[in-house]
Amino acid sequence: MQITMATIPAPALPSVLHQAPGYKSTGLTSGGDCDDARLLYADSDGDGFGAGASVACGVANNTDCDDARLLYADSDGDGFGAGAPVACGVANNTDCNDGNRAINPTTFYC
Ligand SMILES: [Ca+2]
Ligand SMILES: [Ca+2]
Ligand SMILES: [Ca+2]
Repeated sequence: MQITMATIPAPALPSVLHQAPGYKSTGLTSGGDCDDARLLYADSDGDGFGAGASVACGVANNTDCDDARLLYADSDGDGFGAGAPVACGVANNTDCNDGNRAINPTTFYC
């Protein structure tokens, strides 16, 4: 008997050849999307708050009032902030007492 290509059965190819664990088809290529399940936004100043239009990789919020500089909470409204960066606030964290607007860097007490 002569063996030809017609007599050798083709091996069955797995249908999930290019699907890694956790892969979920959306019908679109992910194109480098860091999280294809939610929108991400650029965080230029690295404070954890994003801004602008959605991007491929970034943070999951777009609440930053100014993504070019860090902003701090000003609880007493004296114009001087304190504590860790927040999404919206003032551009300094020099208030030594953010619970009393009469005490700030312009006063003797600070
Ligand atoms: Ca930011
Ligand atoms: Ca303050
Ligand atoms: Ca103060």
